[in-house]
Order: sequence, then structure tokens, then C-alpha cells
Amino acid sequence: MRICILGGDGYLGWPTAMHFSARGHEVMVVDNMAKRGWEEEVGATPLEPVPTLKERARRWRQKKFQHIDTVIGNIADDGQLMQDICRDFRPEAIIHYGEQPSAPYSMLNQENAVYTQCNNVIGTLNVMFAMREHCPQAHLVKLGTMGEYGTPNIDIEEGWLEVTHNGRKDRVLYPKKPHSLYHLSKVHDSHNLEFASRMWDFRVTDLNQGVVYGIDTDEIGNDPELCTSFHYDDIFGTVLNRFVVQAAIGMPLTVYGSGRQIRGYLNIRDTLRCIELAVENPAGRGEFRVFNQFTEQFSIMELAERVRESASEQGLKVEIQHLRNPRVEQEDHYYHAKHSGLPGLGLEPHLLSNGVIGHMLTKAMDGAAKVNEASILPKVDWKHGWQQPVADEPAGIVCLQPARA
Ligand code: USQ
Repeated sequence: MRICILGGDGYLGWPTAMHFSARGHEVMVVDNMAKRGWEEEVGATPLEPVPTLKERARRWRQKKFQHIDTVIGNIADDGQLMQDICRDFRPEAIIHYGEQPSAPYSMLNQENAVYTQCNNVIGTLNVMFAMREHCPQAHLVKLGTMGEYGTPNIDIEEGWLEVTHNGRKDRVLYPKKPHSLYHLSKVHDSHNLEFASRMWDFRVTDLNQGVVYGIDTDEIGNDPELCTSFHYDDIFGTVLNRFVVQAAIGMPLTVYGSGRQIRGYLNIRDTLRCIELAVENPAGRGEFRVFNQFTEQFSIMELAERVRESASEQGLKVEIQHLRNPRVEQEDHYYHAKHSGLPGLGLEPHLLSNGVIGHMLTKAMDGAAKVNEASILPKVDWKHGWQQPVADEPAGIVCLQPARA
């Protein structure tokens, strides 16, 4: 198939590109390199340096004799870019990761919030119109997030809810209560894409993904030149990746609040398989299909305990520290999210084992000397934006104070 991957320089985009290329598909990746700029802006550096997209594509060609086409451009700012790509490349599937992916980044200040929502929503609108014009039959696989739902006090369905109201029934998009303006941008995307399916008979799969962890895929192997970005900072690092790096450098694990918050998680290898399953089994014409993409759920404390246990197997003593929660989120809540769609298509999950955490720890210990500790403590407070972390004496709890106080 001809597959176009938007956001192909990112944590998931680049591994996805190699995954499809290794299976003989014709792959084009598009990226505007914005993530590298945001990293600089907030002082975040990945655990290992990540070669440029072009360098990685060149390395892939040398190693595998396969070509990944790279296009550097901005799908949100340049309304013509997706038009040209859809007209000339004629993708059969478009995999859309090309968005600002961080909740803290979106909550940092007004500028970042506006940027996140404009970038994400306008980029997706431009994809929709380019598809309508040039490839209305193509299948759009869009990366959504479990965070669109928030933590409702009822079961979370896969995107849709059957409702009976005053004796009448209908099937409606599941009501959303996200925890950040980033997550909300994905809610807007979901609504726009459901609209496109209804209006223009689009095939759309919205993958509401949980929190991803891991650093290895078959294609990355042990080749540092093919690696993907692994973040441990407070803005771009996701929780398990952060805990592993904290354990590796002997820093207490930063549990926000009580740590009783529950989320769905999945291994990066399963992200690739889920995308592959979605592409191999496209949505029908006019179908807005939603899968909840995670394999297991844990509370933050469960994750912290699992990291502590794996670390102790490697002789590391790890402490768990409760930080005053910088986010506005429920800590005690019901959480039962359905996720049977992807297993129904054949997903066989890589579950979180001590072996998996141990392997991540080994990699983190290899890079420990380069870790920028200052980038780890949370600096974005959901109520007040960018703040300074300070220790609350005498309890020792780290909390946030206004940056200029
Ligand atoms: N948390 C901690 N300590 C930390 C970091 C996070 O306790 O050091 C807690 C947070 O309070 C939150 C949970 O861990 O309750 C998850 O936070 P996260 O930073 O790992 O993930 P989140 O901000 O929700 O966003 C990440 C990705 C995002 C994706 C989302 C999936 O950055 O792109 O959409 O995971 S989900 O969370 O299911 O919405």
C-alpha cells in the first residue's frame, strides 16, 4: 500500500514508518520538525540524541535497501501541502500523528494553549479537505487519546454510546471530559472527523490511545542511528518512561498526588501492531470507527511499585515521593474502559513484566550520565501555568510556586 505518515519524526511516527517499510509498503513521512523546536523551548532533551529524519531514512535505506520518502513541511500552516501530497502520492492510508502531543505543554500558558489547539485542529482540517479533493477513498487512521474521555463515573465505550432518552434511542459520540487543552484538541479532531465520515463518506479510524512506554521495536533493534526519541522530562516524558529514568539516576519517583489515578497503558510495540491492524482492516465508507488502544490499566502507585521492584532486582534502591499534584485531575475515580476492538482484529499484547521494565532500566542506566535532572520535576501547574518547583518544608513534598514569587 501507499502509506503516508504525518508526524513521522516523532516518538511513534518514525518507528511506524520503519514498521510499514519493513513489510514492503511504500512509505512517505511528513514532518515539520516542530517537536525539536518545542524541546528546545522547554529545555527537554531525549535520553539519547536522535539523528535527523533524513539521516535516519538514509540509514534505513543503507541497512534494509528500502526507501522511506521524507517531506519536510507544516500541514497546519501550509494549506496546500496536504493537497499536493494527496494529489501526487495518492495515499491509500494516512496515519496521522502530526500534532502537538503534550498535555503540560498545552497548559503552560495562553500562547501554548492557542498554538496546540490551532496546530492540531487546523492540521486535521487540512488533511480532511485534501482527502476530499484527491483521495476520498483513502483510510485515515488518526491518533486520538484515551484522555479524551477523562475519568467518567460510567463505563467508557469505544467511541460511541447507545442512549435512551425520553423513551427514544440513538447512538451518539461518547461524551468527553478531557483533562487538558491538548486532550481537548483531540476531542475537536474526533468531532470533525466524524463529521467528515458522515458528510463525505470518509473511512476513519480514531485510535484512542493510552499512555505509551518503551524504547525498542524490532526495526530499531540495537542501532542507535535508527532510534526514536525517548523523553523523561516533565513536558514530553510519559509517566512510566519518566519513572524508569528517575530510578536509573537514583532520584525518587515523582508520583503526582496520591497516585491512585488510573490510566490505560501499552508498549510501543503494541502501538505499531494496532496501527498495522487498523490499516489492514480499514473502516468502511462513511464509517467513523473508534478503538480504545491500550492493553492494561494501572494506577500510578502500581507503576511506581513495579519500577521499584524491578530496580531492586538490579540492585537499585528506589524511593517513591508524592508530589503535590500539579494537574487538575480526579485521583479517586471509577475506571472501566472497554478495549475489545483491537484484540478482536488479532492484537496479542506485550504486557508489562519486570523483564520489560528491567530492559528499559538497563537502557536508562546506559544513558544516565547525560540525564538533565533539572528537566524532571514538574513545572507546569494546571491552574497557574509555568511555575518553579520548591520543596515544602518540613514535609519535603515538592510543590509549585509562582515563577516570579
Ligand atoms: N504522572 C505522575 N508522575 C509523573 C508524570 C505523570 O504521577 O511524573 C501522572 C499524571 O498525573 C497522570 C498520569 O501520570 O495522572 C499520566 O500522565 P502522563 O504524563 O504519562 O500522560 P498524559 O499527560 O496523560 O499524556 C500522555 C501523552 C499523550 C497521550 C496520553 C494518553 O503525552 O500524548 O494522549 O498520554 S492518556 O493519558 O491515556 O490520555
